[in-house]
Amino acid sequence: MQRERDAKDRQLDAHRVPADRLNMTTDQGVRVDDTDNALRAGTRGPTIMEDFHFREKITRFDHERIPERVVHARGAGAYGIFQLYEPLGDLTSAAFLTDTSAPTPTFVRFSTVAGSRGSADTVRDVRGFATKFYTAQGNFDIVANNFPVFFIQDGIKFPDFVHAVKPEPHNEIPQAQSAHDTFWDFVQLQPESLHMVMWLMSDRAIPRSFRMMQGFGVHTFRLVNASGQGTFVKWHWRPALGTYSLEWDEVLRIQGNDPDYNRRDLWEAIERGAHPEYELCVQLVPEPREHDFDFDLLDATKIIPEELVPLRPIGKMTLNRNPQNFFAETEQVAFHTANIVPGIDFTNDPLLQARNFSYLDTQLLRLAGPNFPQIPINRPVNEVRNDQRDGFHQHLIHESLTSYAPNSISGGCPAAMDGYRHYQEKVEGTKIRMRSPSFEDHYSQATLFWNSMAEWEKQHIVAAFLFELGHVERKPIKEGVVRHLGQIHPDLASQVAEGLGLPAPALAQVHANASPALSMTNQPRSIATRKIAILMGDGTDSLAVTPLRQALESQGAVCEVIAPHEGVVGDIPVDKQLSAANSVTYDAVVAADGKALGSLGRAQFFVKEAFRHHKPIAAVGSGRQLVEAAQLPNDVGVLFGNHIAQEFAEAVAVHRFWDRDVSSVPA
Ligand code: HDD
Repeated sequence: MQRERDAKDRQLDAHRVPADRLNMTTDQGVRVDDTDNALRAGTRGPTIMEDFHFREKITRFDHERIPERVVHARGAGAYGIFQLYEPLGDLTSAAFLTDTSAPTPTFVRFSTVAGSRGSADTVRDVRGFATKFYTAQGNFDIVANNFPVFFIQDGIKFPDFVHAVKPEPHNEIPQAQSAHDTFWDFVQLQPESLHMVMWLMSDRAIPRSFRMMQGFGVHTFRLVNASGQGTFVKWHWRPALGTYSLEWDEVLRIQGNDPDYNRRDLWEAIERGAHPEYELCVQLVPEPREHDFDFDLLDATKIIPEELVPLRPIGKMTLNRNPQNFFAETEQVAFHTANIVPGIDFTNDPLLQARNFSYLDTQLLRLAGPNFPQIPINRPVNEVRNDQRDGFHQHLIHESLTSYAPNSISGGCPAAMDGYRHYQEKVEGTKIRMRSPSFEDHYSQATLFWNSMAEWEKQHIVAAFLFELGHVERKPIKEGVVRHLGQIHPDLASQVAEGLGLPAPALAQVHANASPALSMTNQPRSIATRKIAILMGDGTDSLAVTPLRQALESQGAVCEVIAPHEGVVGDIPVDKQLSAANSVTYDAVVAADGKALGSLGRAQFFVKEAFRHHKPIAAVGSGRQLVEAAQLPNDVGVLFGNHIAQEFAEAVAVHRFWDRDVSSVPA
């Protein structure tokens, strides 16, 4: 089906270079006749400086890299469209939030935070979820993460935090990991980070897919309507496929098997036409209710529990197009929290205020100068007109004879009028370096998070603390962290202390409130886009496996046939040979052969490893022999028989059988 082209897509046409231009030229357009041999004096003689093609080619190569982002260096992008459900004119004057007649083009970049550009996707980390809306009134960015809170309350602490989580300064170890002394030293000394650390130790930090994670604008922003009335707003992205995560042992193995796991998953889904969808929701707080909560709306280490202020869905974003060139689009895209449009405004959240400075500043370095908004991916779809000129890489030829205002020579153009108006917030105060007492409580919401977790989520959090602190060398740092855990919850603190061989810390009286929306149980269930490995061999009974496969694929699952060799088994084409495949890159396994595979250690391990990671397993035909050979300690989430299609589909939709006991399976 032909996709309708949006305004941004059409705008990019002017910058696209088709792949079919055959004649090679220099950057000056001169045809090149040989790009394999540098010009030299005699066939064995020295290279000659005069070879301008050689010099240009090498010089351009030498300059191919730009600084990677200081945080969020590794990312993957996609284009999409945002469709508003209903006009929100009572809340905001933003055109893209009041006009439902046409969707707004978007570009999204997902990222990890701590690792460098070449690090693995599946590390324990926050994920970035930055969206640029190319609206008719200019670019609007929601520069979000997949956690709703942040490590610090004041942006002046950002360099400290980032220096602590990045590899240690003396040996640049470890890469893309928080499991080291400097990070945990920061945490124990800066307890405002604890709520976010609870999220980081949870499975939210190892998402199954960028398509299966939430996004949060974190800060409280403001919507402003045409009469100048403001309403506080928090932005939430909610994935249509639900929020799902991987398992820690699994991610360690994926890092080796497929370091591009999340990036590949996004790319392949879009290529297949399984377009990821996210609902944009808002939490709205009328201004008079600003002080109704027992936390401060300006404190970015706090959520507004959904039970207090429910989410209101306002529109849907569909990611429908992969970029054509990673560098030009995904690497050069520049997001900024201060890219806002009329009808949207900031609050005094000190973290947001700092971000509003930092993003423009970082782009000036990263993209070499003030003309980076002219890079195609960053251009708004409406016209840009001002008196800003010159600087590196100016691409436009301004014909105007003036670049100042006011002027009479150009008839006073361009003129500032009918533009963005800042919300008229009353501000008064004494200049002071101090946080409000309303920012002081660092524990209550960390406790709320713990209380809201299902039993399996709690176990994973404890295991994560033990892994992380198990990599910390300095005992006083571990003790410091455990002391804080004693303020969050006695169960958490005592289990972590015991695992670390430390005495239980002083335990605080904690509240028992919970917010069920924080748990990842009760997600929308679907098998759409789930990857299922079908293990086949020359003993496969295609009559047994084909109906199962058809049933799974008809519900949107992606099946791959894995066999000891490439080619075909029977008449079924093989997607991957066993030695190139690994269970950790699949959501579920179907054993469809036992005659050829039953005695193969690698096939047994495939099944056993999937079992270890709590994945659904089906055995059809002689596949029973393979599953039996794998010697699984129990059959929770393991289905046998030739008529199990629906039952198995439901098992895949469950995602993981967390109640399966895998403690005796060698990891
Ligand atoms: Fe940030 C990048 C999200 C706090 C300074 N940030 C960056 C990206 C995301 C976020 C998603 C990647 C954008 C892309 O894909 O290009 N950052 C957040 C969130 C925060 C946050 C949700 C807290 C609520 N950030 C934060 C603070 C500061 C920065 C407090 C500085 C005071 N962030 C940056 C940066 C980056 C960045 C250094 C690096 C590359 C870039 O901006 O373009 O300016």
